[in-house]
Amino acid sequence: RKFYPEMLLAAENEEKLLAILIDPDKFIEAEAAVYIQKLPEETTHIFVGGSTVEKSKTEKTVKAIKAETDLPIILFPGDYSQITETADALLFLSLISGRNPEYLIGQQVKAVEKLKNSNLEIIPTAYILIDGGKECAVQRVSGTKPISQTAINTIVNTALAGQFSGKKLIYLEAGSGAEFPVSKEIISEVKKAIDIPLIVGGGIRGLEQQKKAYNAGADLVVMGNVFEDL
Ligand code: 1GP
Repeated sequence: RKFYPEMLLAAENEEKLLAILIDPDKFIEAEAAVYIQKLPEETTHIFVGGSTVEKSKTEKTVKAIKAETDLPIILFPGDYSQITETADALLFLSLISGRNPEYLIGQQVKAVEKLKNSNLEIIPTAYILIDGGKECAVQRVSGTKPISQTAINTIVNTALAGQFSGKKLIYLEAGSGAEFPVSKEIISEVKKAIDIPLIVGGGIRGLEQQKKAYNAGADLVVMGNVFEDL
């Protein structure tokens, strides 16, 4: 079962996908079953990752989730140390809104030893950080600035630069726990410009915001914080 072809097909058919993000740092393996039972019925994917995760915690988290669900588990790593073979796929992220070479290509090169002989499905992903109203972990860890929500043209051009570089997915990120999510104007302008599927996350807290993102053109919405205290 491959995540990307499925996602392409879903995007073509205008199906909406929902990923729940689990931060291994905050996850208690013994509660995996209860957590999985409480997920919204429309959940299609589980993303696993965080900005800073203790070594081997990601693997433990993935194993615990896998024991409870058949949903595909996609790694969304803050750094290469979080890559584990136990997941199904990997968002191979490049933080293209920033200008820190470590997050544009440094981490990617470091990841290769782990990926050379791996069965993980590797999905080249353009990761674009957008101002969500407060400093987020991605900004802090990567030492890069988010793009202002008013700079729509820059955001669209950044997304297109990602597509032209061969990325398979565009991920618009307002940062975990953002005060406000990526605006519907930005989502719809980016969606109009690109031909590849669009992921939107950060600060999306309820059905209303989720629907707004879908209606604007998001193919997959990521929600993390709202489910952390389930
Ligand atoms: C963060 O896009 C995700 O990387 C989800 O953000 O935790 O605010 O839902 P939230």
